[in-house]
Amino acid sequence: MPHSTATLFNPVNAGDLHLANRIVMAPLTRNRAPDAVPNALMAEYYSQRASAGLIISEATAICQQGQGYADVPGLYGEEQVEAWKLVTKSVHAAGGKIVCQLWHVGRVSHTSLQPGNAAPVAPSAITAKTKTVLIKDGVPVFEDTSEPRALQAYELPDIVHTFAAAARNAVQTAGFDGVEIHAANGYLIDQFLKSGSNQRRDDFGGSIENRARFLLEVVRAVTDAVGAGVVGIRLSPVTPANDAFDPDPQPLFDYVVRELAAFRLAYVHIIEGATGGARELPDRPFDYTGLRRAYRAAGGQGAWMVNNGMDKTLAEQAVREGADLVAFGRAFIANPDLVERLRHGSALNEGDRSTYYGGGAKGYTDYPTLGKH
Ligand code: 8OZ
Repeated sequence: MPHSTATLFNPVNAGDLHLANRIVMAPLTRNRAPDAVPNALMAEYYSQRASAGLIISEATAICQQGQGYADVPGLYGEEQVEAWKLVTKSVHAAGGKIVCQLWHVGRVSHTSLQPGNAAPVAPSAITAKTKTVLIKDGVPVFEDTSEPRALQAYELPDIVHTFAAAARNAVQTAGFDGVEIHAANGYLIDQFLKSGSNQRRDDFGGSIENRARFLLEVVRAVTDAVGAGVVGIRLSPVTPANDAFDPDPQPLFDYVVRELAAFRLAYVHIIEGATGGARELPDRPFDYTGLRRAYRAAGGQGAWMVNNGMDKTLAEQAVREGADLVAFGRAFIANPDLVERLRHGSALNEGDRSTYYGGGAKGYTDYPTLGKH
């Protein structure tokens, strides 16, 4: 592939998505959707960032059972789907593109967020050693996740269909340009992939093929629903986020991307290292170049998107070395005009961590653009 002359600022195609540049706004959970319904403030936030080649929405629950945190949005009720139109219209009016990240948290939830206060669901009844964020008396509080119950095999097709229904809601009704399947960060699909959270003895556990089966069924259903050319997927081979662990991730993820090659997806999005943390983990080595080569060797033609702790130097290096797209997370929180700042080599605003999760406009829509300090 002729990557050597590409820069971050060249247009690029990702499947059927025609992007103005290679700089992507990564999905960022911001907990500003009370009752799981998007709103005008979110529309303003996203449209401020529309100069990204592509915006990936914050993780969005495909059903109430798929929800694990206070005030994150959904895409299953009519009110939610209608409200997302505010966001997609304002991003499009500002010249941007936006896909919706489809999310089922699996065991990373709390009974108080689940339908009927039931136990969260998971491949196996193993509690994640992680916290979720609830809001009590208007204040975010971290709470241990609840013990999950193991899904019965007969329940899985329903969840697969729910992913597809949410994809249809996103593309056919809410006006998104596509969807990203959230298969990363220790949520439901990743829980099936990794043996630390999957001890099933049926067709969905045990061998690599079996642990990847749920992911591939979701990909099949979502691509059938909206067309593979507008579907991406996010993977995190070694992240410890949300207690995710697999003792042998390389053959697992090499298999997954080889299987994905046949689907003609828009893109494959890889979190390198620990989500929001170190890019290299001494106790969890992983060959990302080998992963990309496995995908290409199997005929995969989707755009290859890399993410985690990127700056301009790292991003340019990634593109030189064969990445097609580079996703920036925290840098986009604090820099709505990140593309322009990278283009000019300008300094970046620092993000305020205390306003990352929950709250209102402060630390959300009030970061200054260049020339407006
Ligand atoms: C931070 C806080 C809550 C959720 C992820 C959706 O890690 C998330 C998330 C991040 O993918």
